[in-house]
Amino acid sequence: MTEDSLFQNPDGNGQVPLSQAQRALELETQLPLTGWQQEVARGLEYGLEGAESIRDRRIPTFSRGELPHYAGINTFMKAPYLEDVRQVGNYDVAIVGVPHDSGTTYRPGTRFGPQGIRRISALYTPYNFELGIDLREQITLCDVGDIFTIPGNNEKSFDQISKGVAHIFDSGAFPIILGGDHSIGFPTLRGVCRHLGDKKVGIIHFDRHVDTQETDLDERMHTCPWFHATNMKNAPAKNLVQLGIGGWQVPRDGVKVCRDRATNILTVTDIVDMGIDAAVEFALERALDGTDCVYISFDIDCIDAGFVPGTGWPEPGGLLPREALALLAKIIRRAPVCGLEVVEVSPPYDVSDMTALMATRVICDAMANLVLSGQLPRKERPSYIHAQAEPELVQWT
Ligand SMILES: [Mn+2]
Repeated sequence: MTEDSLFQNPDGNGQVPLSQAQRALELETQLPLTGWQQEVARGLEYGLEGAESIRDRRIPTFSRGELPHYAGINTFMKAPYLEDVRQVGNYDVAIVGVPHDSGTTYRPGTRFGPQGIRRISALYTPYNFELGIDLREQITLCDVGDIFTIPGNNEKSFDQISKGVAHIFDSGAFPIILGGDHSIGFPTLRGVCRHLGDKKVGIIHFDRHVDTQETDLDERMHTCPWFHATNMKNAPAKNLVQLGIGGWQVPRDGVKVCRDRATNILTVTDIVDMGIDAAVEFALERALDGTDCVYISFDIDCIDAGFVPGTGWPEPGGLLPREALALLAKIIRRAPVCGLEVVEVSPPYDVSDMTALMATRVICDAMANLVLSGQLPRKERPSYIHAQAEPELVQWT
């Protein structure tokens, strides 16, 4: 085990090293069952007690909550659907879909990303064995549904997205955004920045592509979010960290912008050669240099195309899933994270929901590591959230 193992039990005495599995068996005993018992009671009340022949009296007639996994209404992990978004601040985490793919330049279909991710998320339990986390017991999660995007109009959709994300961010709920193509990276961050006041945010961007050109095909497409995001005073380009970049789909216009603005890039080979821990150090040093928080933008195509066929621009030679998940976990453990988006899942190109499942995994691992690092549930409103909104941060015509 390395010294910086993700899974080291902080309470361990270090005398007899336990395997991860041995520790996991012990950690489970420390988790409450309160949330589960409340869910069972609610199910029996709202869903009626089960038929007389059902021996397990926790089973209702109408499926309510987690079980069975194939039944029920598809919110993310069957979290409560929050119809009244004015109440979003009552939850620790808010899932919001951004079904927008008008920014795609090749394969479309990411407008179905939120649906695809929600559907396969029903597979998951809220408990993770090796992390010793049970999200149902440790945080409150809601799904606010989707932003009303305008097909065929990026700019109007961007305005809707910024307004929606700003609302969630200002409420104090931790925003998790289901894309959508990567053009949404600019308006999501713009929504966050509206409530940062004079505070600054570093961007940690997982991707095979740089996404830094000003325009593509004459518009602000999914190849362009970081050009515009780093024009905002709250999101300096020197704090943009780009992990996993490389291959045959990196536009030279974008490379020039990265060079001119001195963004911080690691290729897959860089990460493999230096090792995950050194890559995490690189990312944190730069993203946190003079900033107050970090925003994580996770393009699912940072992972090797063999694992994520359902995406807009698949590129072989990407990160292995366990490398990407380790990078993500170790970054979250040590950085104040203000929001997360997972983009570029395109269910029409997916195979057996594997790309959408990877997105689900990224989100669940992120939530678990926010809990393990004490960031969730929030004890108080983070000091970087500024109540007064700025209506416009950057003009573009
Ligand atoms: Mn990409």
